[in-house]
Amino acid sequence: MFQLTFLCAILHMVCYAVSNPATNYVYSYEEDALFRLHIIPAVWSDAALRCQLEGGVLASPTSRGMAQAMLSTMEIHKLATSVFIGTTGILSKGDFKSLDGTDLAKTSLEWAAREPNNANNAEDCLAMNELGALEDVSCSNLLPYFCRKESTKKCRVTHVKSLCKNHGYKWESDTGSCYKFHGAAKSWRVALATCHSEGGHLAIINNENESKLLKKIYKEHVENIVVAKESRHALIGFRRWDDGEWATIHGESLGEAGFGQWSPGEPNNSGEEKCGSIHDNGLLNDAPCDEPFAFICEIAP
Ligand SMILES: [Ca+2]
Ligand SMILES: [Ca+2]
Ligand SMILES: [Ca+2]
Repeated sequence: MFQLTFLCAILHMVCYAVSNPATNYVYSYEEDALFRLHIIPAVWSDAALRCQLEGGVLASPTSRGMAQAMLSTMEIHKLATSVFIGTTGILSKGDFKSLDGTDLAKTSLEWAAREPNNANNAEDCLAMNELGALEDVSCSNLLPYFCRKESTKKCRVTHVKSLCKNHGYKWESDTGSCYKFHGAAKSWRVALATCHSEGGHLAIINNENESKLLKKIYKEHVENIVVAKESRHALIGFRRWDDGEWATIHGESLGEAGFGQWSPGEPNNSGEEKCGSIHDNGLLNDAPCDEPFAFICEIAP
């Protein structure tokens, strides 16, 4: 028992040291990775070494979202300086390479004004300033930095479970996701945004088991549905896109997602039906995008 408690405590520390990213690794759901801010400045090579000793790598922003998360952490700690990022031109003069394989061109981060200027022909390292713009700097500068560590499946599951709990979702061991049935009807777009605001997404059916489970969830909540028009379905996360193909909100075809069985007679495009829903028989239906219906959100690990 003691061992188990101890293990949980360790796991909790590793995954959820959310309170202080300046002393602990913090889990980022979006990046599915752990980050730690080092406030005490170091030269670039010491920063890279320190991260390596911690089992990680000097972090580079891999997306606008991640840059934003790094900037918010810097703001919380009132850091008004640049931070080193794990990108350097040491190995290939003028052509910056990141330690973790980040292609900076894909992050849509911009250079700060008059950068890169390779001042004194001695700026082989990269930093991100407090506005999120890049600059080349001397590797001997002393700057704070972030380390990044790969997450574990356990971290992700622990995080998902806590997210689910906070937003009233129910964990289902059958699929490993948690779900929330919204009986108050909304249009597909508003439903999409509602799930997103809870840290989830409109449910995506990935296999027959999940179709059966959503059918069961629908039945359990059918009494709570508040909708103007009689309907026997709930909106979920797929639609017909501009190219005419049906795909999930994550961009997969129904086949790639793992479930594409339409309810008999569907899709019938009655009126105009470009948004996806699940019929109360657990099978797919096309539904009008602008009419309000019940909907199901999912948080998946
Ligand atoms: Ca510069
Ligand atoms: Ca799913
Ligand atoms: Ca239909």
